[in-house]
Amino acid sequence: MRPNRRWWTVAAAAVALPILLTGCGASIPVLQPKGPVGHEELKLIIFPLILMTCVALIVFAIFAYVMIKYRARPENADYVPPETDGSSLLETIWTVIPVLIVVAIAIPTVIVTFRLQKPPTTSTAPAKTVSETPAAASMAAKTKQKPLVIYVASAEWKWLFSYPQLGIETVNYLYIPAGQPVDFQLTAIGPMNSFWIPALGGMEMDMPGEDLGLWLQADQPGKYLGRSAQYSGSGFAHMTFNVYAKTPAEFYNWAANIKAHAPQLTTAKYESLLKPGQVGTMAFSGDINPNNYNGSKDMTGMPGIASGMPIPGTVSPSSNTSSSSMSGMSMSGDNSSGSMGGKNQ
Ligand SMILES: [Cu+2]
Repeated sequence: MRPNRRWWTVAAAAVALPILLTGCGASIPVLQPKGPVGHEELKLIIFPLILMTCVALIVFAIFAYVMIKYRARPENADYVPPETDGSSLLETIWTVIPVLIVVAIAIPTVIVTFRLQKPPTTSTAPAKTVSETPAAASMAAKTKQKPLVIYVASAEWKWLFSYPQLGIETVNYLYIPAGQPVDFQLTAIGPMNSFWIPALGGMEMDMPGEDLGLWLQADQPGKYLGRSAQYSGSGFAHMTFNVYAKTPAEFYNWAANIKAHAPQLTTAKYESLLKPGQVGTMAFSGDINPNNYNGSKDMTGMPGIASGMPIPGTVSPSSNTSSSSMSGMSMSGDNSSGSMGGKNQ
């Protein structure tokens, strides 16, 4: 290959690469966050990326300069370096610079991490498209001044969600009000998993016996994918769920409808949900919060924690009063598929 032809190929590749790679961002929800938490975290991805790009460019520029300037030539064929012991000044420089870079990345990371322990303050109330029914309005009043709390529990291999303030539960799908911070309280029954809605923000572990919190908020109505980000066994790949962000009115209408029409979660149904296996989406009404959630961190009423929602053997009698004929009925917009228990191939 003649030299000018080779340069032309390199130049063509250099131009084509950025153009071809522009398509990559389109399908990565983390890079197109739909809520304030995701936006904050995106900054923590972009900042080190820019910093590291600068470092890499400087290092490669110096590398190229040294390689060309000190290359072997006939004039310096018998060159012997005068000193080979090293330079204290240079050693100090390239030890201190990485320390400064780590500090520069750590400071914003720590600041944002602590800020995300609190609910997002930016609120973008989406436009009203429907009006609340009276039942929905009374439900909305319960969470008006407080954040919406959702208990999240992973069980092999499904996601159990509970809305303690509203007295409803869902399995493998979520509705949230757009423009309102949601306080997710996470635990696990069985193996550890990781609760992750990439479009809204970073993941958080959910572990048995632990009660970890994650604030998330959707700015606009939409449908987002949620999943487990932590391998937990053969059904792990199917531990995905849809998150439907709705306008507050639509959300409370939905919640009131579930409360009014979904079957109650019986002890038997709840215990069958804890068995390994995959299920479709489900919704339940009722109050499986026997200890009466009081908003405190140590009394979240979560499944898997003895003080809270029923775990097998500790189900309170009050949650055991529904008609068994209705249990298991699916009340969600999704297609209910899959079977309970035993299906763990
Ligand atoms: Cu992690």
